[in-house]
Amino acid sequence: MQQPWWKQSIVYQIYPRSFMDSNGDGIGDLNGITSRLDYLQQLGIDVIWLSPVYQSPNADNGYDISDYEAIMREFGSMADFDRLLAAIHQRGMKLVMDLVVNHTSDEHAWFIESRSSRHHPRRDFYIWRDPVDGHEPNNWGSFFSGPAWKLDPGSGQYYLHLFAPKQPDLNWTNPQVRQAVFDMMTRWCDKGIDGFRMDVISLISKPEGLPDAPVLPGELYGTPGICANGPHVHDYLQEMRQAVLRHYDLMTVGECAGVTVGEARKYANADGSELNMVFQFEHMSLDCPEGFKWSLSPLPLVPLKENLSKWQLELDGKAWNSLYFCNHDQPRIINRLGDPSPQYRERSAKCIATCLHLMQGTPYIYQGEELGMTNFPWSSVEEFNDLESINAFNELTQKGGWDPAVIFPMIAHKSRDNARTPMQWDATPQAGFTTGTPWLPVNPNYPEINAAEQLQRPDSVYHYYQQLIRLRHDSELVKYGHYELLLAQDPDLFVYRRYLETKQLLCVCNVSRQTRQFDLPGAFKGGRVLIHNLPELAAERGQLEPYEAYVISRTGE
Ligand code: ISL
Ligand code: CA
Repeated sequence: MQQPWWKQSIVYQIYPRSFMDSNGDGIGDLNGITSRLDYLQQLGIDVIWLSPVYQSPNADNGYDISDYEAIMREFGSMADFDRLLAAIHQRGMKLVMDLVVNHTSDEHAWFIESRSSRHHPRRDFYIWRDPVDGHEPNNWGSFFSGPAWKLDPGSGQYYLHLFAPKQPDLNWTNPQVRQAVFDMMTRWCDKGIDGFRMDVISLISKPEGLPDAPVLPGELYGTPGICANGPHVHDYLQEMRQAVLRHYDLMTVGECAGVTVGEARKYANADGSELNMVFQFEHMSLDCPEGFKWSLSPLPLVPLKENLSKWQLELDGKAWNSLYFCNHDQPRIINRLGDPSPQYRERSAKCIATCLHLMQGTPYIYQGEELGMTNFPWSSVEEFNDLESINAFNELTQKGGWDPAVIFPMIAHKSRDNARTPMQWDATPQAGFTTGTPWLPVNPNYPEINAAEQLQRPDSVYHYYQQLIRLRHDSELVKYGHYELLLAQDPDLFVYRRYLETKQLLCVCNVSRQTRQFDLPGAFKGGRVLIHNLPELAAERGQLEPYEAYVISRTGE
């Protein structure tokens, strides 16, 4: 059976602000991206996902859009965009755009009109409510600290914002809102883009009556997570499929905070009625005990294996997985699951990549992940740009009773800014990202960790990713094979089998600093080693070095 291209693709996420600055203003831009396409082509990826490049006042770095049909001034022009799209297509790659339609910026024309009067025809484009007893209409908190409601003095009503006050939520119950979004999407599709990554699409349908939400431990407000997988979200996505998606050959991935496997089977149903796949969050929450994001606990391997295995098994044949450890909202994975010390940084980066890239699903690589980039050594809250980090620090120290000296390192460890420091291209000043002053500081480790160095060294993390990508492209087994976890309770080893008809492979990863004994199962003795992150060591020697990883295949009769 002919499989869709998005099941055979590896996606590379670009955070445009931090990828490549072409004009020395310290901000990455579209022409910068165009100038680096050869690098991506050489890596072997198929699809580029661009974080938002639309007009935005940048309260949340482009996730607050004031005009869906214009390019952010700092990033360039629509002509620059058209050139970028053409250059991507010329190289046989595809472009997926970020679609942020749970909310707009408060500077979007729709919101300006909506706010202008209770009687404006666009009033109902957003979610307005009267005060209750002089307070917010319910107890919901924002994902970015504080209440999820803001009083508009002009009309005496509150509007809902699940994120920052500058990100008012659209009212998806209004058919005119849906039509306006679908029309906008259609115009982008007609331009020739290849898909959408849909920002917090699981939140667009709010619970009936907007009831109070449970207050999680350590929180001050009701959880906005109550909006996940709301009553009409699947109706809206099916409507979107009919109105827009089905008319084009697209890839769609829904960012689905709060999604369960059961819900994912609806969002990403193999019948094609909604989206192609979702980003789930469960595996990225395992180092957030009781939902407390800022915890310093490491990602625990046994629950991580259990979780990823559940998704592998329960979506197989019914939906389709996305595979990711890194994006612009997540600190660098080496600092969560690997070892950033010089001794094990590269080896653990390759080991973690092996765990992920041998699973069933579409893998996502976030810029710099292919170099083994690490968290930034933050020393004060003034260095942060991200509003989530800054607001959390202020709220937790001012209202939450935290000692700044205790909470700062926790926020520094999990801050989204860790992923947003500039891409490290070479060992020249500012890592070759800009000739000016970068909007966020470059990680001081750029003389050791940078693309130029890795491109000329055959055993670099970059070349290992290149090999993993090639392995998937060349193998039906890697792309479509079924999955079985072995040694589920082992605290150090991540070992799984993939099988398809008579073919099978074993992925063996020692995700620890321990040297471990490991006997290769008999069926794989004499098998072919497809990839290995250590040179010249026999897979069959009964032992695994710290962070050693390999994949071995076998074809049965
Ligand atoms: O990182 C988070 C805070 O802990 C998440 O809650 C994050 O806000 C959530 O994953 C939604 O993310 C998306 O929508 C946000 C935007 O800030 C993120 O960058 C985006 O990926 C609002 O548009
Ligand atoms: Ca620039």
